[in-house]
Amino acid sequence: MNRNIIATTPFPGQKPGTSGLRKKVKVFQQPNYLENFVQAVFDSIDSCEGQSLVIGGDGRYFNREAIQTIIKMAIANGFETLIIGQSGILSTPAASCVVRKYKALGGLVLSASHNPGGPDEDFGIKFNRSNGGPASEAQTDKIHQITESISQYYTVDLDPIDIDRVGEVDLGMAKIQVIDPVSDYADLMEELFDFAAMKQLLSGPDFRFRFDAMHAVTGPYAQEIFINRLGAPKESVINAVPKEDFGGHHPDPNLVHAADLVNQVNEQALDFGAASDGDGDRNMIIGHQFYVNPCDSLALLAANAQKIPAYKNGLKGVARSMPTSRAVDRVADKLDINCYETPTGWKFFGNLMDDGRISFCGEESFGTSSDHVREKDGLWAVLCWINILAATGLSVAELVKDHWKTYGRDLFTRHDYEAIASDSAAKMMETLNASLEGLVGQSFSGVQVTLADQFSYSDPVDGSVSNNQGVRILFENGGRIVVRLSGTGTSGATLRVYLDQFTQDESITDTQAALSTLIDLADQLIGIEKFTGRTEPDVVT
Ligand code: VG1
Ligand code: CO
Repeated sequence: MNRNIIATTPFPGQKPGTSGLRKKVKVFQQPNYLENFVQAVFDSIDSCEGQSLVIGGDGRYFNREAIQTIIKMAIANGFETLIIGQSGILSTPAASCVVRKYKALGGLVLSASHNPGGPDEDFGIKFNRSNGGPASEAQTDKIHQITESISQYYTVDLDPIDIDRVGEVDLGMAKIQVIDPVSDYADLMEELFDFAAMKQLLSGPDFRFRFDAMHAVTGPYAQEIFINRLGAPKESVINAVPKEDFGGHHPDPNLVHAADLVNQVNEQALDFGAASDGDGDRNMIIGHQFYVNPCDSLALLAANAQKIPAYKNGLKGVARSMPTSRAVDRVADKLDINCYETPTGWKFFGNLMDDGRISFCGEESFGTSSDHVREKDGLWAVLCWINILAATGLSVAELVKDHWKTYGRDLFTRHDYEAIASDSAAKMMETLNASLEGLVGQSFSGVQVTLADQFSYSDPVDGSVSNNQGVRILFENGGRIVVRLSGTGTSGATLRVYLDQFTQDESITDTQAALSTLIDLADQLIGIEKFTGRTEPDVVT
């Protein structure tokens, strides 16, 4: 096999965002674009010589071509074993599980998560390190730096590898192992949960459940776990066949994009509904006529963790991303365990888990997980809920309302303004930042601002500092406004405004109305209309 050195020139903007590099497919299809980034990843690692690399993705358009390119480059860069999900499939949590189980140097996960797929839509790639979690900020900065001056990459001459058949091929210079993408992950789930009790619930006549795989990667996983192993009726899993374009939809588990599921659960009076995203790391949980906010879900799972076999001895601690509501903080307080506030993105939880400081963590963006892997894990969260439902015999709504009674309640909403002009967004954030110092002590509608800052995080494990992670404005009555720009979009800028308010009122059903004062105040303080011309958010969750 010939090792070829190919000359190349840098592309601007190959800077990984919140979760890897995400661009339009057309951008990735430019000659050498993917190659440059992959070579930069390999160059950011001390040595690939003799190591194993995991490769897989969410099955979106361009996945297969990208995998063939990566195989040749990985071999040329010295990797000895390539572990590839069959047909190029590995959900993000399954990739994390496989990296850990086979002690690989890391993995390349090909996904743009919940962004739409297809020739005119999005593609993405991210590197996960040997703990199975996303590369640290230091490493992604280094990768970006390398892309800015890259002049060559390595590849070999090799015919396309058949990735559709499970098995091992020895190419001399390297071994290719095509693995079943589901079984290692499903086995891990079976170790964590009380499958016997869950099977009784799911296969019995008194509980009706729907899981929406949204034509994305979790279809085969859900089929194996819910239907084959837990005995749920066949109709429990919908949109189970992964498609390169997700059937033309956004594989984004929220009330808007998973409307099919919501209708089925409400119209057929089902007990429990759940959905996951493109790459299987997000989850949405609903009961009959009842939506569970992801911040509440994290808090409730932490409070009930001991009902799940793997966590029966209690949690070491918990963590949440800064914009996530503080519901889980009160659970940690009561349980007297650690509680950390980290910047947005899963890469900040890895050190806390590796160091044994936390067991559960989550984000408001439908992400929850534990230290069983180093990624957020949609199906794991759904299984947690089923285990707790089986253990308590309560309904989803009863569990949440009981939780609010014990811990109080945090109303939460996120307003997204998508595809706004990047320069207006930058100006708006700059103006907001400049106004922060004067805000503390000021009153709005009789409520005082107690803190206004740009969130900075010091990692307690490696001491690294991440600045400018979003604006926080806290009020003396327990209200909070958080403002940041998205790091996963592919066109223009996306403004995210997070609003939350502590209350003891369990009867509120209209969160938007209850938060309207805070929403109006946010518009006024940020100057959304003034800078962007927008009067309404594009997405409200
Ligand atoms: C968004 C979410 C963030 C999440 C990230 C990756 O990032 O807000 O919480 O970790 O997506 O999730 P941003 O920068 O756009 O706000 V996924 O499921 O897209 O890999
Ligand atoms: Co995702």
